[in-house]
Amino acid sequence: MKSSWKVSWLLVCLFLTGCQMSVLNPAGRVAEEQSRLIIFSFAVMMIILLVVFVLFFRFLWRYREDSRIERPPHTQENDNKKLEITWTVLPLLVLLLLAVPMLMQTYSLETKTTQEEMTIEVTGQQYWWRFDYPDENIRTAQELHLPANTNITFELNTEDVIHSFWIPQLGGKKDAIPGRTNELHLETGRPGVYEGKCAELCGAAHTDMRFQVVVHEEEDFTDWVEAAGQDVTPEENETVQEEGARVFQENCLACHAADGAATKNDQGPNLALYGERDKISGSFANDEEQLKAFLRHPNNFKPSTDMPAYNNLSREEMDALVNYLHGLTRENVQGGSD
Ligand code: HEC
Ligand SMILES: [Cu+2]
Repeated sequence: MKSSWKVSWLLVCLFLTGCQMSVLNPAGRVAEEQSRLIIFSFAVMMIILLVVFVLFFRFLWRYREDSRIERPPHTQENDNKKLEITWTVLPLLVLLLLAVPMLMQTYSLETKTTQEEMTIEVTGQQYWWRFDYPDENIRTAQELHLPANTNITFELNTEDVIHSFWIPQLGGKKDAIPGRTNELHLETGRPGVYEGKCAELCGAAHTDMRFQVVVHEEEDFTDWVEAAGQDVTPEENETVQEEGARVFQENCLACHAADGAATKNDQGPNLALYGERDKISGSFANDEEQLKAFLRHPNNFKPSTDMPAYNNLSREEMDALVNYLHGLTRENVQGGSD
């Protein structure tokens, strides 16, 4: 018995440390309102729990075996209208108390605010996210860049199964469903880097269907848009290593583009400004060693991914390729195109 208690406590602790609780650390208006809602419903729950426990222990004491309290005879007819009305009406009120603000919140996720400022088309696929910026005419993947303090409409689509688009610190969460476009309205707040994830089991690598959300100051965002949209078609760019560019062009261009202006090579994630990304595929540290390991055996990172394994490239080719990808930075790209 004792050891099973220890195990349960350990599990509880593990679960608590496992959650990052990022919904309670909001970084935008919608998320703030939602975290207030979570705290509010939690408080209501705790008050009810307190009342229940106080009554529980009171009865336990009052009707203990050796108490001298008078016990009325037990009959079927004993009814108490007042009590019955109380325990019908009270829960109803509690439910209303919870339902009204929640419904209001749910509807506000559906409704466009009057000052809609930006639209982003989101496309989920096993196991990555594509982001199209129709007004800026660029595309990126796995790393979503947004300006701070802006109302954003996400148009959610999927190429295959159902995915669910969720940025806990920005609030909301909505499914991307085959054959239709769902809209999600969020508002960014302070700049920072936040985690996004797919919240609907969608296949073997679902857990790692994550993405990074980079919220920029206004002018930094414009700067990023400009750089991401630069054409870095390998042969035209001299600042990024030539050999790596050649390997990329020969092997990867069918599925990937190295600049955000390209819209054709869309079978794999867009790799614009790849040297600036913190994470490979939104999940693994983007350092030289891991990137090589990923390219050689993507399946070890993302089971059942469509990205082919490149363990046939020579060591020199692999070095050059990784160098090229990590050389795709704002400095190189903008400097190289002048
Ligand atoms: C058949 C299409 C295809 C080819 C060819 C291909 N890839 Fe991929 N690649 C993918 C897909 C699909 C993913 C997405 C994997 C995932 O996250 O589920 C991917 C993911 C990646 C990623 C991680 C992207 C991110 O967001 O961090 C990198 C880097 C990458 N590929 C590099 C390459 C390189 C370099 C080559 C050539 C040597 C190459 N790929 C060839 C389809 C392809
Ligand atoms: Cu998914």
